[in-house]
Amino acid sequence: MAVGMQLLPVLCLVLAASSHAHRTKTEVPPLADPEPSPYGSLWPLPQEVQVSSTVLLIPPAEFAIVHGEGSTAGPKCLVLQDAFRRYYDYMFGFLRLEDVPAIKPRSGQLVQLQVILTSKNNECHKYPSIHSDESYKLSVNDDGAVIQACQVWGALRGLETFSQLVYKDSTGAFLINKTQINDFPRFAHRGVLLDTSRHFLPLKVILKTLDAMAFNKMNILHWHIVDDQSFPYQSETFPELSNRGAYQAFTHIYSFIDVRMVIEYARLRGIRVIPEFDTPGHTYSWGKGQKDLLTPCYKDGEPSGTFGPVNPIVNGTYTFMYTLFKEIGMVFPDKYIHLGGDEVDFSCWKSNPAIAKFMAEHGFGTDYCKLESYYVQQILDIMSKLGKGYMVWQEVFDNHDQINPDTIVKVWKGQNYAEELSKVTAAGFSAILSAPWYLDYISYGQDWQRYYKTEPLKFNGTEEQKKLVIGGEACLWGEFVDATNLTPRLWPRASAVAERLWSSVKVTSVQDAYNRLIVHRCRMVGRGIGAEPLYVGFCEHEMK
Ligand code: CP6
Repeated sequence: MAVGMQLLPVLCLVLAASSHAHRTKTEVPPLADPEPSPYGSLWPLPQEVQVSSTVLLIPPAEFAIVHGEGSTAGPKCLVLQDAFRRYYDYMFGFLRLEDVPAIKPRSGQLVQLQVILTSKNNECHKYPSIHSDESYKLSVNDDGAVIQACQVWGALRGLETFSQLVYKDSTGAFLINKTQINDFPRFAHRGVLLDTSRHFLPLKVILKTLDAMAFNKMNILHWHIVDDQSFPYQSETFPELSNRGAYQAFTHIYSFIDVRMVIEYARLRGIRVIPEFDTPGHTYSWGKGQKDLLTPCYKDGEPSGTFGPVNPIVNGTYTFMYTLFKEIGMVFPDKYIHLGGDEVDFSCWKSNPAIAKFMAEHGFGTDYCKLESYYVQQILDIMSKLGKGYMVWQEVFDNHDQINPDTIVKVWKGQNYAEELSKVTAAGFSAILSAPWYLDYISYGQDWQRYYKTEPLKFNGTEEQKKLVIGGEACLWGEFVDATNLTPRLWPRASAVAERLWSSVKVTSVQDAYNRLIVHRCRMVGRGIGAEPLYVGFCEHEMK
């Protein structure tokens, strides 16, 4: 376990003389050597920050995080109790107290952080939702530090910010500057997509990702849990799905308890878990455990023995989907389920004579988009019956004349995504942007800068349209990613997306971002996240 060392906002970097030797290969212009940001190592940058030059000393042995007077929360609030302990550890817990220099009490010490929740509806015992309030105010003064938030979710964000303000001097003493912060997210949906079908991801890796997401104030785990390659979700109603569809039935699965553990671990960090059960395409693994679910493909008038997307013309499909989604709706408490709907290959449907007959009977002609529409509409109706909201990939919007107005559309196609955002929002749908943030794509150099510079609202549209963009996601598809390389591929590159989605639209200096992100990345490493380096240099805690 790495030492949980706080870092000086002052950077110690050794820069090789030939630091820009590879410039010709990088896609992004080189930055100046890093220097301390006026904002220290805050990441993502809060909306309003005033850091004073007055420094306070924190004596760890005396320091406590407590429920402040008048707070609507107390020791029964598990989310806060757990967070108090966690953040104390991030700041001081990993060090031996005898290593901290003994300093006589003096003025200018900070010994307490009070957390005050102001709303009666503080959501301590709830799951976060799209309506959760993540705003908070933080003040650090001589007479104490206070985080004030309506709900626990804001308090969690405030605790992360407070922990980022603490640093050490050369003698090992903990310091914090007097500071005033007023903070809230720019976008409500700030997600990471993990894909557990192409490679199984052990629970530990998923939980680590949730830790790192909290360090970056990200609040949605989009769990692309099943796909063509494997079906690791263990269904109680249909156990054969994972018995036959998982890579290995007893080891490479997520049981009910596993899933609940992910959801609770996420809740304690103010993160929602939105599962994706992608249909009718991307379902090859489903066919192994559920007979007659997939469309039999034909060749020369005979069944070829291969299978295509979910078979949309048989009633059994819909009774199965109803029962499965009913279970999923109970296992995953979030209001939303992601229904996929991307990349449906029509060739198998086209080959099947029973489907041709069905198409003729329903007046679909040879327009297979209409058949896809027919399927999608029935699935959406099932979700409405189950009282769930839904998200879909952009094809469901592109290919269909009418979908329910409360559908949330995920824009993922890289080309013309601005135009797509225009269209989706002009039609009145909420949108989530993931197209520019496919982190499974790697290239030489500091590609985080490209993610950072992407402005989600840079598309043609009215103010009303822009309000419909509720956020974005960093996607880490799993074809080339498993437990060995997930963390360094995701972090700190996803941190660039995190700041773009949290901070003000005016926060655009790549140089200042670089100065802060270098330290933030070292902080993540210190907290046990194997985040890759941005460029040459070293982390302070490596010295110990
Ligand atoms: N899997 C699923 C994928 C992708 C999608 N859906 C994907 C497509 C193109 C790229 C990256 C990922 N691997 N189920 C599309 C949403 Cl470039």
